[in-house]
Amino acid sequence: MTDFTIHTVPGSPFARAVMIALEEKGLPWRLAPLAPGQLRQPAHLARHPFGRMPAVEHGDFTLYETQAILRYVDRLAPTPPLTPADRRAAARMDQLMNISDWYLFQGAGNVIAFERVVGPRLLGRVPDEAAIAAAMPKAHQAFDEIGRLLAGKPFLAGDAFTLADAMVAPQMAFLALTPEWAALTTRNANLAPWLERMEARPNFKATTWELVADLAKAA
Ligand SMILES: N[C@@H](CCC(=O)N[C@@H](CS)C(=O)NCC(=O)O)C(=O)O
Repeated sequence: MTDFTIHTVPGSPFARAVMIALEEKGLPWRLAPLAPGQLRQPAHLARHPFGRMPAVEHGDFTLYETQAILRYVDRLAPTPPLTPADRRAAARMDQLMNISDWYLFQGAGNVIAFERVVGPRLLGRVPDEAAIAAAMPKAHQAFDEIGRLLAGKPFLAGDAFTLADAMVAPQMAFLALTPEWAALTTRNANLAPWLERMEARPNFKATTWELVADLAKAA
């Protein structure tokens, strides 16, 4: 089976979702590490004109946008299925993937996790407390809705692990590293145990920031 090449700065939760799906399917992948300054350089813009990460190569096929990559992986290797057969559960999965992109990440997770984790760890920045405080209402709204949709189920879209879990959990894992996590999960008591269950899975253990950073050093 042709290896996937994943172009990313180590630590990206979007890239981790792709790694998790590949691990779940038992598909081989390798890391092509980028430094933050390389995202806007011509070599990466040729793969991803918007200068984001991840971008993947699979043989002569290049693809960016995490949801598209996840669905490509799921269609390429149907076992285990990462999309529910039931069409309503599949619609719930799709909905949660979009909630992740539009409401959990944009204006919420991207601000809080950047200010608390990425900026201090990678760029030596001091967190912008005003920006974090301004992002909290959106983050609360996203957590409340994801917690509501998870209620009574072991996984986001029902009884089995799906692309929604692969996508949302790395975003949540990033936020779990911040002091804001306690406030965000207090009124959604099901989210922290769900994240713990996800992080106990071998595919999560194989794709931690630390392990991916080690892969980057070895690449
Ligand atoms: N819609 C894109 C979003 C990817 C994205 O925003 N990735 C972040 C990293 S977690 C990024 O590239 N940030 C760098 C930047 O915005 O300069 C996807 O789903 O792949």
